[in-house]
Amino acid sequence: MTEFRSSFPKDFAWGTATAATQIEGAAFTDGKGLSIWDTFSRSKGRILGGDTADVACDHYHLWADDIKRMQQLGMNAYRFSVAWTRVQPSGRGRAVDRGLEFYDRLIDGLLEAGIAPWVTLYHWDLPQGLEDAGGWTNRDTALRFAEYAHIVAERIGSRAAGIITLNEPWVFTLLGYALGTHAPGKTDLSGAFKAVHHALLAHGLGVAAIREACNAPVGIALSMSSCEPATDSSADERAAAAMDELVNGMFADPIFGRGYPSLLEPFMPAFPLDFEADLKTIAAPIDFLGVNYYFRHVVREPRANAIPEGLSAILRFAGIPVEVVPDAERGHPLTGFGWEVYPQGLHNQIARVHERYKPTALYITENGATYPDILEPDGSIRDLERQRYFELHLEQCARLIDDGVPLRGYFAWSLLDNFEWAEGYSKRFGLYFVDFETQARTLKTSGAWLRDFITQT
Ligand code: IFM
Repeated sequence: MTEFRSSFPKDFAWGTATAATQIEGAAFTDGKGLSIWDTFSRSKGRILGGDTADVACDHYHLWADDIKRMQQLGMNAYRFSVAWTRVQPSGRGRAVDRGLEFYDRLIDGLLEAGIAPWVTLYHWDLPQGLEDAGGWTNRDTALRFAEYAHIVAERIGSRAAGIITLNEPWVFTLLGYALGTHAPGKTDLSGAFKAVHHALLAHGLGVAAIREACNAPVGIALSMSSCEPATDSSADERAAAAMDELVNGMFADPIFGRGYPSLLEPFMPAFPLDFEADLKTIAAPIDFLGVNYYFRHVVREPRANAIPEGLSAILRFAGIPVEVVPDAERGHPLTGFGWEVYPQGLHNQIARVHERYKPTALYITENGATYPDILEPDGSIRDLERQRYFELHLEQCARLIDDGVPLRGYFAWSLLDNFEWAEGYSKRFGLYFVDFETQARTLKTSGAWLRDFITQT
């Protein structure tokens, strides 16, 4: 077995990560309200194949068996999210007890199984009621989030190993409000940067609300990518620095008390007039930083015929010309999403975060890959590429620990194949294969490998 296993300490958190919308199903059960993803998935042409999250993995009913699966994997931790709309159907007002009871059952079941619950409060499923009032572009959403955070923390905080305020804020603000590919599907750049500020404010107010309600460690999960210049030309280096500010610095800098990076200056007119007064709230001390790592960005000064799209279109608006070098041109294997497999990027990014922000503790709160899995006639799924993906990324985690970086846990994305947002069910990330007709789950080869790796002594 792999030699680097011995680098991981005995108390290392080994888990899988999931999100409510992606696995729970039961979209209209026990008083749950409509979320922006319920609405978005009903809007024609938004989700591949017209899929919805109505049933997903039916984890709302199958949670007890899913906990057994985590035990079979040898996991001692589990990261899941609470659906805001189960707790406050419209995003405000009194909490619905039946919704909270689901999370009581889940948490108690995890604790009985010896699995530490890591709770994410917001994994993209904004109540539609709040979106109708402007969603993240409205400052009030940050205040409502703090109220919701208090309700949940008071109820479950004493049983949680950690509470994560928000998951991947750059993804839900920029894809949701600037690029329109995620719910709520808006394409308004200045609204998107308002959303950025309000998401950060929600985080800061949320930290205070959680601390008032319980003693659980508090943090946030940021999606981070190392940003590298294609060459050492100064134009390419400028492009890489700008991309880094957009995907990493825009959230991490203010959270760690450094204010907004200079890239954001052109967007500041979109911020509230007194936004600087919020920076202190946003920089509330946290106990850990979660990093979701999937890929790096390699960028360069745009070629003459380059069409700005996605993140580079946003940067172009800020007056910074950047072109992303297509993943397929970088000479490394690609996942089923076309994402470059670049484990060294995990090391680079975490080492950088450690050096720049010095968080007390770090967790890889997501890491994983999609591939077109095939269920063989003998019932096996031999996903050797995914197995290799985990092995290579864990090797980088081991290197970080050897170097003294306070990396305390690793959560594989994901326990189950699930609803992959705009891609519907077409992209499978699970350690377990899910037959969405029958809800049968089958352990993949990569899952068995991870189990053997974790339980190796
Ligand atoms: O499925 C998503 C998850 O919800 C957030 N991080 C990335 C994953 C894979 O795309």
